[in-house]
Amino acid sequence: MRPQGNLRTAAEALVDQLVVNDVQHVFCVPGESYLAVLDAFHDRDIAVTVCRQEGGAAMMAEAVGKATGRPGVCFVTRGPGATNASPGVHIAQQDSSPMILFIGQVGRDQKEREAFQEVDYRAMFGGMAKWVVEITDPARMPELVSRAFYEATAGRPGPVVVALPQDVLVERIEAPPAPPFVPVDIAAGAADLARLRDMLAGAQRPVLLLGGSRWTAEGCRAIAAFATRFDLPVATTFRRAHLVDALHPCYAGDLGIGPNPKLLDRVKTADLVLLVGGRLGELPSQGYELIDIPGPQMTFVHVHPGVHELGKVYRPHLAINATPAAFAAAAASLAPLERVPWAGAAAAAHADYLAWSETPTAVPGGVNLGHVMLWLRDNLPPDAFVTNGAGNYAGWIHRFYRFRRFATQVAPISGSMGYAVPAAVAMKRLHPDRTVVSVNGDGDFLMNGQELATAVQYGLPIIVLVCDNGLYGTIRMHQEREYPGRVSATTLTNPDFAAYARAFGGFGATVATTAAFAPAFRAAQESGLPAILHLKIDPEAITPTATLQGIRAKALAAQGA
Ligand SMILES: Cc1ncc(C[n+]2csc(CCOP(=O)(O)OP(=O)(O)O)c2C)c(N)n1
Ligand SMILES: [Mg+2]
Repeated sequence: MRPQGNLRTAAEALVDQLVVNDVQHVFCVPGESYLAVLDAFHDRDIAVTVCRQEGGAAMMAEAVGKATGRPGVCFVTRGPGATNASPGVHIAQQDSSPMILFIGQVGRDQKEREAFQEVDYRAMFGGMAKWVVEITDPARMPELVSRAFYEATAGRPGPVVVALPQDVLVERIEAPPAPPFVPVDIAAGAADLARLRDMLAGAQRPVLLLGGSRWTAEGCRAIAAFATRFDLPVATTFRRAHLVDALHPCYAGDLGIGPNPKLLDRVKTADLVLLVGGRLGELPSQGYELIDIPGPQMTFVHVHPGVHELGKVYRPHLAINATPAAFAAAAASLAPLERVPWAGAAAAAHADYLAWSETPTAVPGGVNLGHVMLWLRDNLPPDAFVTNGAGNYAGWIHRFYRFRRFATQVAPISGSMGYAVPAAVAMKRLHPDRTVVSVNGDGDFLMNGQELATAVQYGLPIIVLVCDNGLYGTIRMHQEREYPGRVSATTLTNPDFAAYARAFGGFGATVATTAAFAPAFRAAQESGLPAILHLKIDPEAITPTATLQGIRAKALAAQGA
């Protein structure tokens, strides 16, 4: 836009505020409702990633929030752009990821007529977003955009939605930028830490559980040092495995779907559970069965950055309102106990974890995903990102892949399908020099697989695995358990995914045997292109330890009994 005096448009002020807040990437699908913002991007130092569908764009922004702890930023148009973006907002909510979704809005002079694509965003996102605001005074653009950063990161992070009436964006304003935002850390008090140490001194079988967001690489190192000093077995909650190096001598494994029974037993029989960062939702709590609600059967210490999470489901014996990274730093400097009755427990738990994740189970079919995960864990650099969406195929990642570095697991705690490709695009855009592997189901992949075009457009050589079993496998598994033999709406007829990749200008290969995986992966890497490896998975290989036929037979037998 041509300058008029020294005044900036509100759209320029918005983008300037992003720059002030050190936003380096935005993800968008354009719309005529926010042309003035697109124009402001034109001559500012922000990398814009234009996507193929707002669901992908919003997931990319959420993935940035998840991996960096700073708000991921997404721009979409009004109405259909906003409805398409909603999955990203839901993931940001459930995964506690900071994210800001900017949405074009009809002009103020048209509001309340159900004008073209008009939506009431407060009503639409009210139950999902931490804060929804429509900026109706152009002069307040810097103030309210700045507040969006604080809201998205405060306490328990989450999504913020900012609606931008079209006519507001083009008005010129005098207001200067707001100062840069600084995320607010919450430290644990000395008295709480002393009480925690006393509680540990009285425990016989304590367990440390890690989850949630607001971690940092340093915080993860500190909590690992704390675990070492107190000899604590440490498990991670659903899809937060990257919070501990899997080879750390205290690591006890992943407490998510299908966990190691020995780990489950360890948590069930613990007399003290110290949960840092997570909420212990439905999946890690094994359907809310693991720990009694509202009064936990064991001593329960809950550390969480969101004060509203403390006592919400479980009434803790000690509640500590702190950001995990800040808590970890303080915990790492706690004086060790003179004697730990559970000495050796961490080593035993780690040995159980190694045994559980060491050897792939035998499964029907030519490609065993267990061996694929072993190959990846032995051959990917420790800082490689592994992304996934939702589906039974992810069970092999959880069990057999070993995350070694903070924020390398980029996966939806919310269980949203269609996440793995957008998340991979976002990680590769942020870190072009790091390996990014995107693991998908066949159902999963085609929800946002078209973002492969975005990878091609920006020259992002992500490697996409499509685990093709011709099924919405997770649902078929549940179907066979509940309604054995009555297959309904869970089978899929798939395209040739390797040809799909080539049609986009990428590299594609079909992998029909475990042995063919490694050379195909290397060829994908050597191509330098975004790549798809189409893995032919036997539909019977529904989990590492169960077949569909087995599940059906068991359910039929139970019905007959
Ligand atoms: C967006 C979305 N829609 C539907 C579901 C329900 N759902 C969970 S897993 C699943 C099937 C996944 O199929 P696929 O990606 O092929 O993986 P598989 O289970 O076969 O390994 C479905 C439909 C979901 N979690 N997310
Ligand atoms: Mg499938």
